Amino acid sequence: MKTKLGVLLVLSIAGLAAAVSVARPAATDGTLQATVGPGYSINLTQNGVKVTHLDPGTYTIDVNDQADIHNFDLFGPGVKESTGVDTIGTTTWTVTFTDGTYNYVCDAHPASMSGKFTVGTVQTTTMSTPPPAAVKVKAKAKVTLRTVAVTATATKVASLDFGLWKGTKRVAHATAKAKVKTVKLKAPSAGRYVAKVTAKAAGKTAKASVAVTVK
Ligand SMILES: [Cu+2]
Repeated sequence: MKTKLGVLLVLSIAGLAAAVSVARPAATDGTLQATVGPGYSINLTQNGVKVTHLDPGTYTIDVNDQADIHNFDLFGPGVKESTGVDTIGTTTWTVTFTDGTYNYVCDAHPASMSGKFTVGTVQTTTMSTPPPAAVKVKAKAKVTLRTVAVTATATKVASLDFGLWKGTKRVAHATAKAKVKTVKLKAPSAGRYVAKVTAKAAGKTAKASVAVTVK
């Protein structure tokens, strides 16, 4: 886009310098080439590249119908243009494309001579596999004397990391690979602790914690 703008700018300046009196054509978002024939081929290109997607906007289409058994029929949201099947010739269409899918066909051979492209934002019907759901985890803790039984319940099998923390110090630790797992962690003394659980699965991490009091 930047390059294009740059080129346009250079061309504009050059044009102004060379011939200020030359009228410029109405601004468009681009020029497309629509060709059909002489063989069984139908093409819509921009700068030699097959058109598959365009930004919404107004375009000039140079149409070249080179066969008296084919035609170029372009249709889609707000656009309906076509050449005659039994005529040959060139013409120019100015069309405004909006969000949607546009088709072009030879009306004499629609099954074998057709193409399409999208404009702007189009709701496609392509099915894709949903990404794996992120893991979630819940933590519960039950205190029996100095033993803290921490239960992690994850939404899928995960690498579980259990820690019993007193302030910023981890006083007990355990790991497991499970969906639901209870581990017993020993508290070294009475006090307030936080049991922290980290679950990792498929590159995703979830954390949960629960505060406990050991008497
Ligand atoms: Cu045809």
